[in-house]
Amino acid sequence: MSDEKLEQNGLSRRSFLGTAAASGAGIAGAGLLGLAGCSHAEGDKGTASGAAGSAPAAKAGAHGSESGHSVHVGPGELDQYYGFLSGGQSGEMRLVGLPSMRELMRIPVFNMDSATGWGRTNESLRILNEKNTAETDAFLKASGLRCFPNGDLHHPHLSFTDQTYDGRYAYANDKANNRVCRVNLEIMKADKIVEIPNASGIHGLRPQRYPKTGYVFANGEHIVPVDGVGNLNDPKTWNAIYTAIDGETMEIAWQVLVDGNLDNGDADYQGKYSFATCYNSERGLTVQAASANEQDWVVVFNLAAIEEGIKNGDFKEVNGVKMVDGRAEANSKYTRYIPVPNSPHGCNASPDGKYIMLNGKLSPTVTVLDVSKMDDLFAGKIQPRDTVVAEPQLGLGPLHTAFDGRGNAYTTLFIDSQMVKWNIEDAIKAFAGEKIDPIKQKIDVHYQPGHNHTTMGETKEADGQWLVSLNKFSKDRFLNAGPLKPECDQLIDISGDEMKLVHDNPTFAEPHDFCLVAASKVNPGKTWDRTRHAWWWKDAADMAAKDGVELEKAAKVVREGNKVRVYMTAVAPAFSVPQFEVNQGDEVTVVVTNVETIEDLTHGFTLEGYGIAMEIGPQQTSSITFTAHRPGVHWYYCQWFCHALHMEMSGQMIVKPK
Ligand code: CUK
Ligand code: CUA
Repeated sequence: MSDEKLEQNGLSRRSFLGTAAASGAGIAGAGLLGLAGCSHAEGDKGTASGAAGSAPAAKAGAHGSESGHSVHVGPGELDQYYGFLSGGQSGEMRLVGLPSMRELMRIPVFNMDSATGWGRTNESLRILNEKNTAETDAFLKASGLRCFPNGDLHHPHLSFTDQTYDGRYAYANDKANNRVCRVNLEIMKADKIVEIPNASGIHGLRPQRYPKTGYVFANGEHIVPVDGVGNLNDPKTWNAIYTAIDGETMEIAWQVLVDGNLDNGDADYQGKYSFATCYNSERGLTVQAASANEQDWVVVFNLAAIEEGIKNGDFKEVNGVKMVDGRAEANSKYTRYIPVPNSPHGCNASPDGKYIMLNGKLSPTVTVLDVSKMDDLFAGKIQPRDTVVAEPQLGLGPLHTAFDGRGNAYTTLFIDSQMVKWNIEDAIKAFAGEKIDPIKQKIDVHYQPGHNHTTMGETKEADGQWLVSLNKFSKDRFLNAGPLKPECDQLIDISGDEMKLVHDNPTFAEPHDFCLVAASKVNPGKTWDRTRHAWWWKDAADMAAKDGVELEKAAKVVREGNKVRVYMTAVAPAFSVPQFEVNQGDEVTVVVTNVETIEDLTHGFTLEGYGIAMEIGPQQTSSITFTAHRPGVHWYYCQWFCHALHMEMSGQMIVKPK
């Protein structure tokens, strides 16, 4: 329905949607999704009312909110939290400061990066490819690719020890090419990337919280024919796969074959169970087919039972991975399927360790599971729905829920473009029949929120200070940037009784998830450490040792047939090798060691006309290998502004024609 039509009927879009929710009509997906889509396209009525609704909060936010909580981080002041933000289809992870929302760093992972040479340097290519399947290696080779050039990073989450962040690693998924990465927080670089065999569309990802990480759980969102189970010609035989990765070794520990699909997930706080939502119990291949059923489910995984099963040999080895059968029809001791309303999305454990929230998406509800009932469920003493202790109606399009550690939950309402604050115990009382409204407050966000996150909210140390709403559409919130708009990440002060919107932040494609960590939990190194981080340039070091070269003092060109190895140091403002000569067609490896000991003194190596650039941080060695196809004079220069004579930090590669 157009806005004009709605108005003629005396209804604003918002009240129309509200009516639909109240009458319970239209929950059956297609209609509402259509409306949501049309509100993005036309948008203005919803937008106007939204902006008006939040005007006072926005005003308060300009100089910090009324609770005295300031969003302003002055020049020279530091943020109180690190935020690990997903870069979605840009393939990177981003480091953001809170409350300023300033972007501190980009961490290339599943992408190729012009500044740092990620995806081009030998070190990054080793990390990108070392845990590929043989099938992927063959595919890349046949395609003339040295690595996947893209990725879709949705869910960064930090490693845990005893239910809180331990500052070692951040993990994230790649939905586009079925991978899981680990970022080493000492150097803020990806140090492991593993491809997940058998599964498709690695989406939801969460680390084990207790006793530590432990497992990293990864959901395969898409159903595919699994070797030995599925038939290419019959989608009803296709399956999704749940994967547990060892967070220390990044080897795949085990997989579980499940029914339906797997969307988002979370782990409990006890180290016993993990959970994953399924929106496609139908095994549909189209939107209509996948949202046909009134109910889908959440799958519960029993970790001890799975470990026991693996130990007792109750698995099949599929493409080198131990896989147990957790299908519903197999009546598996490894899994339970708890029905929840149509097409749930986010899955969030409350920081008191008691509850798992399943966000309804096509249902206006959030289903609350009591974790303490899972033992009885697996023992067969209760029915699956007996584990549900609340199911509050919150509004249209609940996607994700965050927590303040004071018993309140905050749920994003995608279709309503709102954040709703509700009290968990009140919702439980209401479910038990008490006349009580669990909803405490709703505020408009701008617009269509996906994930939301609270400071330390995924740990037992949830501190209830800040909430961020990652909104999919910014529409009129920023200067028009052209047809492709930034998204809008909004900061909300939740330290007082009321939510207050205090800041809008534009972001590039595409935040799905934001892990908000007290700054004290993360202690990155100030420079590279040539002992601790020697594994990064191990291959270059081995090669140098064979060539009798000491990387830290290198200024040498070694020729072996048509292979040329150029070793140099970088000290502002010069490379130790100012010129080298090769023959057209030679395979050239350039190894640069930055011997600066001063923090912040990064150099670079850019080779003109060869598509080559790399970062060399203080005390780091970086290397790159290419074929000298182009004859002539090719200057190389440092692309990181390092010195008053930075422009002069350059040299020449002379390529003699054949
Ligand atoms: S999913 Cu993006 S809005 Cu990939 Cu976490 Cu929910
Ligand atoms: Cu070294 Cu610029």
